[in-house]
Amino acid sequence: MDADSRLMDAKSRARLEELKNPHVNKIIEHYTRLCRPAKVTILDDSKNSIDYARALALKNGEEKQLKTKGHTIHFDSYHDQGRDLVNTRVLLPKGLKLSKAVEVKERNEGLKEVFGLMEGIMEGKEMLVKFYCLGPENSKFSIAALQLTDSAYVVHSEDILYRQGHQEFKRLNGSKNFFHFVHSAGRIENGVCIDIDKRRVYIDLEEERVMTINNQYAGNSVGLKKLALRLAISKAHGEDWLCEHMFIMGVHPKGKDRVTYFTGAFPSACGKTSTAMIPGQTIVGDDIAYIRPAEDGIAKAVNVEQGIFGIIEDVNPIDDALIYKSLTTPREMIFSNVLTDGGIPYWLGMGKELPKKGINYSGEWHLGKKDGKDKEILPAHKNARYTIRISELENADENTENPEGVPVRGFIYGGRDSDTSVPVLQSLSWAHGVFIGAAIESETTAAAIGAVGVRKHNPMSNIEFLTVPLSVYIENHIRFGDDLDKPPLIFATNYFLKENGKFLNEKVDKKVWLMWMEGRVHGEFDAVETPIGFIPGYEDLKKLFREIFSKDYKKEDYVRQFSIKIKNLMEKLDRIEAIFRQEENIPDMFYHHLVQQRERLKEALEKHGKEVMSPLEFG
Ligand code: SPV
Ligand code: MN
Repeated sequence: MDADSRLMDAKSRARLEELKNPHVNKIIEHYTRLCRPAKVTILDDSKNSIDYARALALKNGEEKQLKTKGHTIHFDSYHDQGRDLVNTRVLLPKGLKLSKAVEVKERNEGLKEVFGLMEGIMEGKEMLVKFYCLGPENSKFSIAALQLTDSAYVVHSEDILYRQGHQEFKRLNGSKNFFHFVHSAGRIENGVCIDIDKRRVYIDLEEERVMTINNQYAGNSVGLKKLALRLAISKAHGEDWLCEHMFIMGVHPKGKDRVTYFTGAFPSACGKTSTAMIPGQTIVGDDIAYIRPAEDGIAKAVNVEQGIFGIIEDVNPIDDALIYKSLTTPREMIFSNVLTDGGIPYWLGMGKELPKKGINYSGEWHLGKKDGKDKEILPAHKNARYTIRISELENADENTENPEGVPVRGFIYGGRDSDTSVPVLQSLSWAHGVFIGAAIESETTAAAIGAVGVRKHNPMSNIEFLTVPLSVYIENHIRFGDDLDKPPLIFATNYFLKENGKFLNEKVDKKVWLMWMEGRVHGEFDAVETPIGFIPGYEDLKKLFREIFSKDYKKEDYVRQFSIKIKNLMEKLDRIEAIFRQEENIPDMFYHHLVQQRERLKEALEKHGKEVMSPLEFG
């Protein structure tokens, strides 16, 4: 018997033997030797295994029970409240390059460093081994994934967020065709990890594995989320499909007997989940999609996940009725980094007064409490989240588990800008749409560690995760659509337009934009051609606002919201061009669209002499 099997009980050994996979055995052996856990537990897809991880998270203090049945709370360390952009590195052999925006590290050096830090990191702890499937089971879209971790919270989260995969591993027939993730929270005190300075997230494309240590925040620790996204992007681009940071939703226009599927990419905290959860529509997934060309010349997509790790801030009965209801009724779910008082969770913007004391991500909290830098600690973190299964939601789409995926008729790219883009527009063509997606800008939010409110360029909202050069990513996008008979229409949204510091739109207005996009797919609305793309006509929006909200949409509101801000748009083009000129081998097609867009804006400026043009002038 070898070292690691002595650390397992008979049940664990049997679960492993069933797979007959020497690669899995080798991986477990390697990391058991390196991390030296006191015990190794192999879990399968059974309810027993799922209950085991949940109970262990409660027993070891990573989670606490809340009052409502099935609800638990987990805290991350005070300094582990978002994705770590600095210590997350793609390991690359010398000489290979990625986009400038992605942190890389020479592979051998990175492996040596992280393996050094992993030595004995699980001493005295239990290593859990769990099998998952990224995408629906038994589907050509899907990828098997193996998780090793000493955090029961990570496994509990993954049991909610991903499909079980022990069966899927059996179907591998001993092959090496799977991703693997090794995580350790490192030393823990009061349920949170303490060696944050030694936090590392190293992505090894060559072995399709990620080693992530000294963290718990799910964006850093949960292998199957943003770590698998990085591995899958590299895989997809070698195989002519797309792996996107996108939701998938079914749009159901009232009175019409049809569903139209859309995917949408929005940088964190730009309205992605709340778009996918618009009342009256159905949700397939809210974060990551695998998209493939299908036989009939259209694109099809599956949700990589089966759950939602959503931002809880501003979820309230008015703006996000569906989610609010789900978060306040009994079901299995995990709250993270909210405030609790007497076993009840509270968060920012929930539409209720918050208690003046309680327990939050800083420990015992009271109003006015400050941190070591004299900064006032908010009652709940701005990136506080909830973890829930989509099947628990009343708006779950009927095709969530369809191994064939759903047909995608529209891509939506959403940014966050207060003074440049219109609320909704349609691209002039597929390639123009790729240009628009590649030019997304967004003011930064709390989902990643760093300054908040800085305008950042985030192509397809995927920049952090690009494990292929930006040029390859854009080129493959252009080709993907060109090869389809009926590529999805491409739209761009901006819910955050402001005038004199005030938002120009209500949060719920996004439903109108969505219905306009859906109608466009079916050729039901005309559009106004402007230098930046097609925008809705006033009469169509007026009709939609009346139908959906019984609201009178005023012409002056339309004019303010859909004005073409030529000067700001030209400045944006300059910013985008400056960024892309620093990248190598960007396809000519991209610059063609950039130059054309600038020419069209210039022409309009010369013709009308106005830096802000009313949309009515294009009608
Ligand atoms: C996001 O911020 O895009 C998320 C949450 O989906 S995280 O797991 O942090 O990536
Ligand atoms: Mn995301």
